[in-house]
Amino acid sequence: MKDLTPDKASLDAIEIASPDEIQALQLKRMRKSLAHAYANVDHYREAFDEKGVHPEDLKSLSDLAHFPFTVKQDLRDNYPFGMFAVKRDQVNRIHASSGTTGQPTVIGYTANDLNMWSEVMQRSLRAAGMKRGDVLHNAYGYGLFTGGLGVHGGAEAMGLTVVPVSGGMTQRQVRLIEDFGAKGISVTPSYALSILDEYREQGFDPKNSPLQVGIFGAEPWTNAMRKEVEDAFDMHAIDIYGLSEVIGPGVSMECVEAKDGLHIWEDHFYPEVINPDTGELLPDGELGELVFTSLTKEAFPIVRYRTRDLTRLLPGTARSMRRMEKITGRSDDMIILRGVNVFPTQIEEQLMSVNELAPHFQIELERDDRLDKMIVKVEANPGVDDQATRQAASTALAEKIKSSIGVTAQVIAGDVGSVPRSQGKAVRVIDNRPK
Ligand code: DLL
Repeated sequence: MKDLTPDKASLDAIEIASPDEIQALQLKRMRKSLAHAYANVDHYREAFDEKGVHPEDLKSLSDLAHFPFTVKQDLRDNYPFGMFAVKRDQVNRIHASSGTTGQPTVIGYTANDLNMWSEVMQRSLRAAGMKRGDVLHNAYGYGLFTGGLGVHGGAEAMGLTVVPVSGGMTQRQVRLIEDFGAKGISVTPSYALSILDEYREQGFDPKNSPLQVGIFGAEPWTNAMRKEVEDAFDMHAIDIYGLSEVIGPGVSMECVEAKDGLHIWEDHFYPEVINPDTGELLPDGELGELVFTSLTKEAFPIVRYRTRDLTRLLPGTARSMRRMEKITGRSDDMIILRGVNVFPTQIEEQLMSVNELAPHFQIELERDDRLDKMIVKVEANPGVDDQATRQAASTALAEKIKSSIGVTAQVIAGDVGSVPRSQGKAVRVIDNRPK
């Protein structure tokens, strides 16, 4: 793998500022942002009044803990534009969640918001080792999903050659990476695996591909998966995080030279970690639910938004801003199986350690005789055809799951292609248990 460490001179001054400078800027911006939300969004005014707090009560950053949380339902209740803090005609772009599980949530951006997004995306791409003139193959979905256009905006503004390929048509993805000489690929890790399979299918050695770095996010993935993809493509794999409610991709990013968690661009997005059951603020270093307050957003300021993502806050390293640990999972994705909490990433980690099995998986939950059952569907690697070897690999995985996680799973190793492939965010869990 090539050393892609960016020049210090190319970083924004704030990326290497002292924690004191960062906090002073945060406090100034937070006061302004809370006042903006209070003055212009009925929901925030009512929620603050109900809690008996006013933006002027914020004397220090820790006072934020007195302000109310915002949850996804608040956004749904104010569908479509009720959470906007500017007039509709000042909104330059709209994104929305798919709304497969209910009312979609709608996010708006002013021209300044789009510039800020581009700025944090440029930082993120630089942290991945991308430089002006490099080719970026952007396989995140374009459209209402923030992945495609979000990465695109920053990439174009910093002078990359962007290939706006979006997800799907996997055969063509391989061809374009090869023909256009992509140095970077931005893609969900699960779709990166589909592209990897396609390389092999077409008889190309992925190690010889022009790719030097993968910018992977939009879903949880493990360090075991990182190693698998880095070895296969001989490229770096870096984690990028974000959510539409806060802005989209580029809220936090790992640095290619450190790969030790994601630096949160804290001059725009203020993080807190709370106990998800009690809402109590936790000190840095403790695992809990990540909460964000935007500091500079105009169209859609967000106050103490509960992400449901589980992580911990860590001090800065390659950059001054704090890091968040790689996300273990979302509280929504947590499976409770006979009283034991299981995250799909824990299954992924074990799966990666069984050589005969491919990295694709899906978990099915069933209920038999009032007892919950977990079935892990995986695939044998190409060439692993005999039943005895497959059976032994399945047993090995079931044993690893039992000893590391403490749950009993039935593992079924099917043929290549038997686990549905993702073209964006992978669906890891199918819950067939009666409600
Ligand atoms: O997934 C934005 C994004 C696009 C991020 C492209 C990175 C790359 P949403 O569709 O609103 O936005 O989904 C946000 O996805 O709350 C997490 O649960 C999950 N997620 C995003 N990035 C990561 C990551 C985009 N790096 C939700 N690791 C978040 C783990 C992630 N989970």
